[in-house]
Amino acid sequence: MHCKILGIPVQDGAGRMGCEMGPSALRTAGLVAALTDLGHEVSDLGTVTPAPPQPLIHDNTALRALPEIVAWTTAIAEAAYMASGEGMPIFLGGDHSISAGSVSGVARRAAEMGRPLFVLWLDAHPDFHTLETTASGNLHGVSLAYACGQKGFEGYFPKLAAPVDPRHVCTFGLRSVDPAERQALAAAGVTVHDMRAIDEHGVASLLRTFLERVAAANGLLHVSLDVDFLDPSFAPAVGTTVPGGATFREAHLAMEMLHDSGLVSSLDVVELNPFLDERGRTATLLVDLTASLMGRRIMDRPTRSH
Ligand code: HAR
Ligand code: MN
Ligand code: MN
Ligand code: MN
Repeated sequence: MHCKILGIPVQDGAGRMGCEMGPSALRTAGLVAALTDLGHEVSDLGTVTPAPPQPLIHDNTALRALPEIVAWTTAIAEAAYMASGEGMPIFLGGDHSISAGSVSGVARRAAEMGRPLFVLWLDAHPDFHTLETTASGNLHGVSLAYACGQKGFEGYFPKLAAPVDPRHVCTFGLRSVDPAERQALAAAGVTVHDMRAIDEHGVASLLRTFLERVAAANGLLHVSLDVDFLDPSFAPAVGTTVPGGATFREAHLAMEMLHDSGLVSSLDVVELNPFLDERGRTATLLVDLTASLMGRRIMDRPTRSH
């Protein structure tokens, strides 16, 4: 596989500074070597650069850094579109606002290829606010809603070439959902596997069912991995820790199953805040998870159903 790495040092979408160091920390933790060791060809395409932000006024006075995030989204969507179609773009955040651009860019490519795009959103949060409903105003909380064509982004964020069908989206690991998001997710038909569902049914059964849907539709699959999907006890480098996250083995199992599916066409690794890390352990963990998604395995055998 040809891995195409893009550094996207956005931090204005999060409530605390530091995510701009994410791409550097992931590179320092050995991402390129980990992928090369698996036999992949790796191109580091460098850092996405936004155009200067243009002034924007919105009624929701809580919104933070709207012009900046809109400028980033425009640049990221173009870069994602250019990098997609062949090989495996890996988008290194940056906070989760980068996925407004990465998902919309790869969705445009998928539509041109005549393939439905599915999205697996591994996160404590659904990031399904609109510009009206976000109370924090932090725009990492709106990226999935935007990419799915939810209302209220028109005139602010770039017009979507191909909105993702919300029924092709699976949110996985949720444990912090605001009331407006809960309502919007249900109305849009997003699949929600919250932590309780994972506790009750396990990662394997839930993920297998989703992957079977993607395969049956001949879909492409974008995976968006937010650090806070993981339990903060072993992944502390994130500004929005929520207890009760995925365990080390649950996360690895998900990555191993994703690899075995052969369906993943692009990946985000987001919300790493190296300023909050402990001797690089979270960055190193994210490199290990990425390697598992790209084919590292314990034994040389595929995942079996029993
Ligand atoms: N829903 C909350 C808000 O909008 C928290 C969003 C936090 N988002 C992330 N990414 N950390 O998942 O403020
Ligand atoms: Mn997120
Ligand atoms: Mn999150
Ligand atoms: Mn469909």
